[in-house]
Amino acid sequence: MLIRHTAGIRPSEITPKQAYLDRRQLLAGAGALALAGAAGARPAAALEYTPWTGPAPDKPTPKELVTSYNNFYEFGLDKGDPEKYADALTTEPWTVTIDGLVANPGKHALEDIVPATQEERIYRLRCVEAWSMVVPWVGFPLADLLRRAEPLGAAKYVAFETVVRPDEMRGQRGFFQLLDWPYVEGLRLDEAMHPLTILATGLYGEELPNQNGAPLRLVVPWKYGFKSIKSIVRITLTEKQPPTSWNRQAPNEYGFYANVNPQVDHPRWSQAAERVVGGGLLSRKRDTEMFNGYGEQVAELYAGMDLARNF
Ligand SMILES: Nc1nc2c(c(=O)[nH]1)N[C@H]1C(S)=C(S)[C@@H](COP(=O)(O)O)O[C@H]1N2
Ligand SMILES: [Mo]
Repeated sequence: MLIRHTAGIRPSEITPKQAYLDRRQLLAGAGALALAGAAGARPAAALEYTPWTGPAPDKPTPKELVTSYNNFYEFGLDKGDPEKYADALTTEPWTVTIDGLVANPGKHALEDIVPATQEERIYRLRCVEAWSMVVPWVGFPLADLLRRAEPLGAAKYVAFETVVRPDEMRGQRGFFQLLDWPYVEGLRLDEAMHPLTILATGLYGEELPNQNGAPLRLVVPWKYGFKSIKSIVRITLTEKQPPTSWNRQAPNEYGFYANVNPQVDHPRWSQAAERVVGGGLLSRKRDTEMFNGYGEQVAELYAGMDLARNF
């Protein structure tokens, strides 16, 4: 399967799709062996995608930083823990259940829901902790998947769940648990259907590293990073607003909406500015933008809403 969109690529460098599929099967078959042997030795596979043509928000954050400075509490609380420990997660085979208020519920193999050709999306990622990155994701609109499931008229929200595997996710073991598992998130249906909302399977043209939420994670670029739930195994259409992990943990600090908003501070710190990860020794700061700079596309979703109350 393709590859980078770098200029001057030779046909001989393009892996035919069948070879790629064979490779996946091979890997699945070799799963037990790989587990017993070198942990996490799986090389990242290139993905087929159409390159980003939208406005580049800023220079993408170097891949080394995108994959080594992470929040993924299932693997520990430190930014370096996910890179260290997430290789223990088995991501092949992977199934995603789509259920709740849909005409077509089902349990799908990952390869049956990921389109053959995906899209590159270069998005800002703004963490609620007041740091930010720019990530070149590869993925597809969540709306495409939801449409195939056919939401019923009563569906108003979409709930997401991360896998629970205490044997593979060391942060899910032990006495001290900041969050309850599974990690859960949710969107209003119109937010979920918005064209900017994607399910990502890759970054920098390759399969997602486990620490970034392999094999399938949500990306909602106008919301704080914690909404972009990783390693998804269930998507449920609901009538009522679903519970969300950080809101449950500290409801006065983390709202359901969690739209990036420089005017609404976290109770313990300002959200007016953000530290640009990889911005140099002096940790360059930039002013935080309303809706993380995506207001033109998404502000209408919140027309008439009090965003200080619905934070
Ligand atoms: N399951 C799960 N998803 C998660 C998290 C987590 O701890 N567990 N952390 C969130 C937070 S706080 C952020 S900022 C982003 C970070 O994504 P990245 O590590 O790919 O940059 O993932 C989000 N998704
Ligand atoms: Mo975050």
